Amino acid sequence: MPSQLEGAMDALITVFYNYSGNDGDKYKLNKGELKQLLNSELTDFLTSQKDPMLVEKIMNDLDSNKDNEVDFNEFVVLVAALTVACNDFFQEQQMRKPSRYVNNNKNYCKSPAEV
Ligand SMILES: [Ca+2]
Ligand SMILES: [Ca+2]
Repeated sequence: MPSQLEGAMDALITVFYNYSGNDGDKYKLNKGELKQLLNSELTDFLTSQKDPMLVEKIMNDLDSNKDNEVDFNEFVVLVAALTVACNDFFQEQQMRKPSRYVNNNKNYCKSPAEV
């Protein structure tokens, strides 16, 4: 049985290929696929953002080799940035409520621009 972290890494890879395989290059996300992934997998994050150009901005930020697609290496940058933002929020909550160590609030992610 995989450890929790191994399971999380496996899930990241599975999620990425679930969406990247829908259209065009099956190892990369085009803009439509990225949008689907964000809508389905980061719903709370997206609904907390009011910017209609958000997907375009995320795409531009992530696409470091400028091929207009997001490959797995570029995708993990987003996940890492969001995870760091979530951890910052988690630590802030800890300082406010030192007696509680479980935080189930899901609306904790900041936009990548704030990371
Ligand atoms: Ca694709
Ligand atoms: Ca790219």
